Amino acid sequence: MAKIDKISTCILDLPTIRGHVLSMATMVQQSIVLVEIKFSDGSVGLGEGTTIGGLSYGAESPESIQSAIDTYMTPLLLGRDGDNINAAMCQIDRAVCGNSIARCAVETALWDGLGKRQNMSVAQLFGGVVHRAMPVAWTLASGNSSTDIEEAQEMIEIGRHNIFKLKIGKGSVRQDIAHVAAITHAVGDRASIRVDVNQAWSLTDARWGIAGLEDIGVDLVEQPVVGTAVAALRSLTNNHKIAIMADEALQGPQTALACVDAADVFAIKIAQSGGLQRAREVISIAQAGGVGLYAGTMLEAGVGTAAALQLFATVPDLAWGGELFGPLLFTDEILQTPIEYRDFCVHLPDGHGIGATLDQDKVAFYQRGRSAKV
Ligand code: MUC
Ligand code: MG
Repeated sequence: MAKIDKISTCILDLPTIRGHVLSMATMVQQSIVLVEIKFSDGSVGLGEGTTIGGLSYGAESPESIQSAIDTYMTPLLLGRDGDNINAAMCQIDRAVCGNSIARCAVETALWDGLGKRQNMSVAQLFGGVVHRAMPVAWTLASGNSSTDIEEAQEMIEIGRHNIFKLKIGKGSVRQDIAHVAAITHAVGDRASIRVDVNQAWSLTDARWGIAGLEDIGVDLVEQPVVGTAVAALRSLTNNHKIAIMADEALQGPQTALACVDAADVFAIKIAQSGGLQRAREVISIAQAGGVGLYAGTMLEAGVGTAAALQLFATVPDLAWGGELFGPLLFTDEILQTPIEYRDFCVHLPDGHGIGATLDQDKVAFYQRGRSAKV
């Protein structure tokens, strides 16, 4: 048995390559929480807990993720059997409500450690790989239509992305529609254009906003209304031809069940679901209900992105692709071997566990509160 000997966390503040303008926040850096679990046989597991824009996206912040792990989860896990992930997570669930992102970070580190000890990838532990390359979207969110058009054109030319998600909801509905129309016309039929409103519209805004997006030829609208308004989401899905995707409405399996007849597509996020196992349950609910699948992101860096790739590599029917591009949004890479993006796809990393090894110099450099730069 590999006992859990030590759990440590740190926050890294990673600068973004440009301002990332979302309806609720403009990001110029991303703060990620890294978790490292050391086991009694010398093996080590890595996990990442990441949210977006401090407390502006959801109820967890980088600081709360770190404190939930350090103060509440770690004491429950020390000395326990690291090979029994179900028992470890049950122990956490008895004492800790919510805190899905912190839960995901710890669970990921347990899967990574188990995979390394078994000489298997986490995808193998989840039943085996069905595809190693997955279509990957890029988010256009510079806040400026012409910059977004240039960015889209470059991405298509270099063969990196031909699916674009536009972040809207910050301006008026009329301004947003004009912005989306300019980009959609510029890329023509060379790319799929989707939008993410991040809950910013009222039901009235959404009714005519979505009609405008349909006229432009947008392929999908993500979370137009507040996540808790499942009935409003359902009525938009039933009354519009365009695909409607749930994101913030999905906070794990129970909410997925409530959304199964309210959206055409689910954006499945391992963090928001509460970990890999719960994300797998959300996927099964979508599959059972005939809902399309999309691999979502919380703009995680390499560790969280690698973990999500391990799960989605086991899911055959990713009809809408995914957006596991987080590492590309940062000015620097924190993995020794970066995740590969080419041919409009992201590629599953090789190796055991989640297939990610940290560059420790970079970790030291970007660590919050570091005493000196390395
Ligand atoms: C979200 O709401 O989907 C995903 C991509 C991106 O740019 O922001 C996120 C969050
Ligand atoms: Mg979203």
